[in-house]
Amino acid sequence: MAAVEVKVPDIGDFDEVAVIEVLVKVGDTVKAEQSLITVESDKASMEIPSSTAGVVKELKVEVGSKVKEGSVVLVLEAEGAGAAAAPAPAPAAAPAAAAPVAAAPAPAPAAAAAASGPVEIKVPDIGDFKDVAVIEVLVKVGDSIKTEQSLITVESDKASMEIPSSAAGVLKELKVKVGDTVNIGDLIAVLEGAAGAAAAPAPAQAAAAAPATAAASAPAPAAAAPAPAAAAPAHNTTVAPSASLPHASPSVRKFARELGVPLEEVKGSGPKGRITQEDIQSFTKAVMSGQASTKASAAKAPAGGGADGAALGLIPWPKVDFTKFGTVERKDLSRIKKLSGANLHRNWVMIPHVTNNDEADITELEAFRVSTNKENEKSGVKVTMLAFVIKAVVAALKKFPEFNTSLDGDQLVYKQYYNIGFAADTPNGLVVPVLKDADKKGILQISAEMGELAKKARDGKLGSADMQGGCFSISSLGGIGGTHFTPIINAPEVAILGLSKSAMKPVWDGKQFVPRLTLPMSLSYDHRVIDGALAARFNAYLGQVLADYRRILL
Ligand code: CAO
Repeated sequence: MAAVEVKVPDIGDFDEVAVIEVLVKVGDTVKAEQSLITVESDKASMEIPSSTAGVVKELKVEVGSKVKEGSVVLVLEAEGAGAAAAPAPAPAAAPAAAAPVAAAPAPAPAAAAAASGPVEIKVPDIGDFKDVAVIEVLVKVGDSIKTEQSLITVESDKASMEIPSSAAGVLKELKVKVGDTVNIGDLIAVLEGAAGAAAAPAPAQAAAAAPATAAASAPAPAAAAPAPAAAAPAHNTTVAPSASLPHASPSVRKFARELGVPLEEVKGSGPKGRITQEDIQSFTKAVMSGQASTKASAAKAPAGGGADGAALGLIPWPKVDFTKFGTVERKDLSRIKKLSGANLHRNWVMIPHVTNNDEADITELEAFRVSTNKENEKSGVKVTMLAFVIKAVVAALKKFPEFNTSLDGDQLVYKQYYNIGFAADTPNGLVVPVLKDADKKGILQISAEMGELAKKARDGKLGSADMQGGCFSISSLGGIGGTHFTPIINAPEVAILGLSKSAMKPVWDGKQFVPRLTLPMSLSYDHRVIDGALAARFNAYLGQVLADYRRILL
């Protein structure tokens, strides 16, 4: 076992850089190439990897330390005598070297002659980086670019850096986009050189490209390892970090990207506001628990304050490959389903719903309905319980006008008309035609109109006017089944009545149980407008009217 000092390799023109992260601790077993510390200058951040494998015996730096080429980072007990004994004879020979960032402040093409015509801007020598990912494009076609202005940000697993323009001019063509990978010499953009401006002469590019080739052809110690910055110092092109980019090390950036965390929205708790891994974790937790949301998700929220899962701080919808478990078939949602789904979702999310469940004794009313239908057999109009309920609801709305309102900011709009919507089941999905002026119509007329509207709904022929102007809605599942359910309020209405299947029930009349036909009623109401007691009164009154329809006359 040999003690090996791991030193800061050639990191280009950086004089002294601050250690912003120490990624290992005494006792850790590190592999060759494993990142040991992260350093950061005002130009870039980079990780310094170990030149050899071994066990950390002593740390020579801490967060805040200043290091430069040759500074000892730590002492390792190297693995196996003679193994990878890279005793740092010279940083340049410590090939596992960092992600050095070419950082020589450009000698600048200030003296460049006026140029017009296209100028190609290429990726300068960025050391031995290969296939670095473009993570940001900072300019767009038509922009006036100054010399040294950052064009793109690239990132390897070890460092992030911006590639500035070596010339001034108007951006004619962008040759890269986010997600592309670039290498030394790749064309980034074409500028139309600004006459009289500091247009970088083409030779500058050639000069930048030349060492790149040299560096590339130099015996690279390890293909995956970023080269020592040997190639960096002499370039004409500065690789600078972005002022706009949040302050974070490449590994933290990578971590954030993996989690889909927008770094610019994370508050850094490290020195100079640097974002740490813990900051990313806290941000993620806050979003997931609903205490925070990202700007993107907030922007995606529909107008009016509705929200998708992300805006609500919810974790994303589960993505499941169902085919793993069996055969599946995919079908597009119908147009109605998409529309009604969006409305139902908004209403469910935005309205604080409470549902009051009650029952109405409709024994006498049902008998009356049956006899009415018998009497009117020839008319072709069938009276269902729903028609009676619509008329009873009108009476309840008159008695409790809060139910015939809509919220408009801090005001309640009281309606003086009585248009009742009823949910109709159609092959394509749910629609809610509106029966207008129900207060002015008798049961037979209501039944006839309901029949027409329901037919139009089933035939997909409802016009928008047929579905507008509702005051209150009824969703009747009585013909199907169920005992109670929670109907979703049809905004901007403030309440909805759900009817379930009526059934004969034994009811105590004070002396004995008697069979009574009982209609379950579920009244969902907007608790911002209606309180529970009022809702219970409304439902109870409705029950009384249905139990004895003569009350409507009172
Ligand atoms: N209890 C017991 N039976 C009932 C009943 C109730 N509450 N309401 C209706 N029925 C009976 C009717 O009397 C009729 O019986 P007959 O065939 O023996 O005469 C049968 O159920 C069918 O009634 P209907 O559905 O034709 O008539 P309706 O007036 O009750 O309803 C309409 C009309 C358009 C509302 C209805 O056809 C419909 O589409 N309902 C579904 C609504 C819906 O999907 N709501 C859910 C919305 S939320 O997803």
